Amino acid sequence: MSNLISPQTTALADVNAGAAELSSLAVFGGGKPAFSEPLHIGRPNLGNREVMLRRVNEIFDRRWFTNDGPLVKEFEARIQELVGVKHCIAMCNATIALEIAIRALELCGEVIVPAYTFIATAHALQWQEITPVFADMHPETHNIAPETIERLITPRTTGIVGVHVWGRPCDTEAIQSIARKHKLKVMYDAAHAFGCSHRGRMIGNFGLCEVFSFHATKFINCFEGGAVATNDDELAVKMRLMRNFGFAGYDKVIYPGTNGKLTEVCAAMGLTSLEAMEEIIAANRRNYETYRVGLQGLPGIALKEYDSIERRNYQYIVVEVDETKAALNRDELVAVLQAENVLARKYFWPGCHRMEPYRSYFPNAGLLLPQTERLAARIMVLPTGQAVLVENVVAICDIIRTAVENAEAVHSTLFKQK
Ligand code: T4K
Repeated sequence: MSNLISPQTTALADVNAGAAELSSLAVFGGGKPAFSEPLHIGRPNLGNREVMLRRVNEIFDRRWFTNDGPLVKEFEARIQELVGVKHCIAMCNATIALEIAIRALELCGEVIVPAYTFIATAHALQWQEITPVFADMHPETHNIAPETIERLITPRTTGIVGVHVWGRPCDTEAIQSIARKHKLKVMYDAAHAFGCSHRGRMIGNFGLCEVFSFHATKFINCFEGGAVATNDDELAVKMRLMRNFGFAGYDKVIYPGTNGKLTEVCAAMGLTSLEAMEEIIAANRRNYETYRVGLQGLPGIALKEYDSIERRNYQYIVVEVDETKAALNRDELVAVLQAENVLARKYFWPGCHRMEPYRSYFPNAGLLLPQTERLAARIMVLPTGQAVLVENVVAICDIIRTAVENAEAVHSTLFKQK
């Protein structure tokens, strides 16, 4: 995997050139936003348009649109090779892939998951009447904190679903040893972690299976798509059946199943996207390095750093805002950025345990989740991807610097606007 940083990084010199004028911030009501068009965090990476359109033409010529078509097979083979895993079962999205994997593993009763994740992780369990039991997060990694798992285990617990949040792998060793001790099944929601490694091994090889997302907002995308990776032959057969209504040949259903199939046009996008993977990672990395320099030394603004020892996809730019040091809280900073058309997001605020139906089921869950409660209120995610240029990142850093350096004025202006 390339570690090259594009020549555009030379624009880094501008990053710390000095904060913009306070009055130039759109939040003060004066002037235009820094960006005339919204700068989204999830702007899709495109890959080679010509190649994609050629593939679409071939799909039309073949008149084979879905149901385990040749491009789906090719996509699965490419992922198997890239991840070094025995089986990849492509699906229509990661949520359905999670549901199928959970069902194929025969999880039931209660399953331990982090509260700090996208709601799909919890819903994939609840949808099947399995109770998600929320564990706290590790303050450094943002992943499930293994030491909080054991006290949540009851006689009804059947498994653990870890989530590699922002593509940083969970402490799989600690999770596995807890699971072994209590005879629990482990699988991972690896929606963010495609192309990442842990201790030299690619994500996709941990637990009994792992689920990737290839949603439009992910660094590799199929428009909508997902996949389960597993080294377990039996599980792979079962999931393939479940993905296609349980059909084992014409007119022969041998299993309860659903429709989890990936279409050919989605697989075409996936293949085109995979071919651009190195370029996309390089763009993400270039943006990450620009943010790193641009946000350096700002009180209370901590960019979550990626280690460069392992393979990383650099697809999320995650910042923790410590109000006690920045004199500005996360919500205020997001408001400042949004006024400039920088659509920063508060993922995964307020945590699954504070969303329905879980909030009603477990109104006091937050008491057991001190780190999730604290950090979900501090984290914001900033735009990156191929559609975000170095000069855009420089401008975003400049907005943040201006806001933090004038925190009191921003704070009182926003307070008056409430
Ligand atoms: N597990 C985890 C840990 C996940 O993070 C996710 C999904 C899943 C499971 C489930 O995977 P899938 O079933 O989706 O494959 C977005 C994505 O929709 C979601 O896939 C992703 N995680 C989550 C982190 O982000 P929203 O609700 O924030 O989406 P939305 O519509 O607000 O879009 C995000 C930003 O991207 C917006 O600023 C608009 C922009 N955007 C979006 C799309 C779709 C574009 O510029 N172009 C586009 O085509 O969930």
